[in-house]
Amino acid sequence: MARINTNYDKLAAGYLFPEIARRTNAFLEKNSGAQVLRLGIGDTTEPIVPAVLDGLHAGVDALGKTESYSGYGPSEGINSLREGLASLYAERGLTLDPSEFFVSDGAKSDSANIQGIFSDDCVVAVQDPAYPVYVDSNVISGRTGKAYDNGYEGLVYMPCTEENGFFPDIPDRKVDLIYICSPNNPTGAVATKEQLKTFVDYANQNKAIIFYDSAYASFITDPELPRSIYEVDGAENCAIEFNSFSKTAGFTGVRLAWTIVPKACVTEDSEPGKLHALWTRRQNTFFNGAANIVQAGGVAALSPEGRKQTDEQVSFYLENARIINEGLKSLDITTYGGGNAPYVWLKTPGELSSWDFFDKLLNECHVVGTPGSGFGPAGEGFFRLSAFGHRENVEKAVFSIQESLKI
Ligand code: PL4
Repeated sequence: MARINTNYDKLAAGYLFPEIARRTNAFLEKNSGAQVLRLGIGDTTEPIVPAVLDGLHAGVDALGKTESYSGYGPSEGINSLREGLASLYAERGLTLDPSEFFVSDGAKSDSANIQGIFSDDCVVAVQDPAYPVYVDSNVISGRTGKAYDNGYEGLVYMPCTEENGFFPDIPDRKVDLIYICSPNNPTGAVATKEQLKTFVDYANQNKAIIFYDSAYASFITDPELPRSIYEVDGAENCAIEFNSFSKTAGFTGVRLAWTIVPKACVTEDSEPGKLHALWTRRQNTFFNGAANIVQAGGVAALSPEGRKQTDEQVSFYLENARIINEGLKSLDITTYGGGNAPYVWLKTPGELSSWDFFDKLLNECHVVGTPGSGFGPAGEGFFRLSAFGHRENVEKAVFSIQESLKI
């Protein structure tokens, strides 16, 4: 008799982003003809830059000739892309072997799947608030109890608050798997090397593993801030890093990312190389590699021209973030983030709940954002605005907030 995975029943609510879409559609049904300005989901909006487009086209053309046709590739990714990624890190003085890079179709899937190579009884710690995938993937795999008002039983929440500058203290108990995201979704805060060092030291002392999501690293403009956790001594022994071309190369829908599992990375019951071997086995078993056309686009994104053009695109989105920040500040709304990240994290005026502010912003200004409480208990009373959008729409949204928000 087949039975379902009842851990799915524990999931506290619908997934955040579909719930936003549901409420937005309900608003549009009632207000036909209204123009809704979307600063909700972190999704790129500008056309793919020419150098990357050329790479994608070349990938397509290669499939049309006998001599360059390719079928299934290695599930870890093509060598030229893994080598290009290793060179990117080498520019920052980091020595990582191309074989430690695993190319994939998304940082979302990798950050959800990575827990599968660890024991079911590992204790998990997450930043609160956090990208929902980290929590939900562990709920589904049975590492938590039921949901209660302030989160899931068995999960260790590390609050990120105004008081601690949105970066948590190390856990006050022994945990095994730790999720850190920097630049952070949703708060936009970027961890310093010193802050990361406290976690790296904790992880090495406790033989814990850090899952470091750096999907927005290309938005860091401050040269003092680390773009990779491996800029911190000892991180190669305890950290697995995720990154993505989604925001770096501005092509969320194309689907290309990478995960680094250093061979030096160990758990208390494994020798160097074992975690790397497990992730290789996992990917070989469940995944057949990212599309060859897309990987050609990734190689082009790493070329000097590709990097110049994609950097300019990142600057465009950062300028959007600046415009949002300035507009909100003119209303005396407290904001964080946005300087080295594509997200502006604002404190809801009048101590409104995050979802009440969502409804207010939608009804009064026709602007869609993301309620902070959807990212975890400590997100309550906060709200995220995404800087991904056409300039015209971002300006319209900010103007509408300035003109129509009743605070
Ligand atoms: C909407 C910290 C966005 N439907 O594109 P990927 O899979 O390489 O990367 C996804 C990802 C990974 N890590 C972090 C992220 O913030 C994201 C993308 N997050 C958002 O608005 O929070 C898009 C979300 C998508 C989803 O459900 O993830």
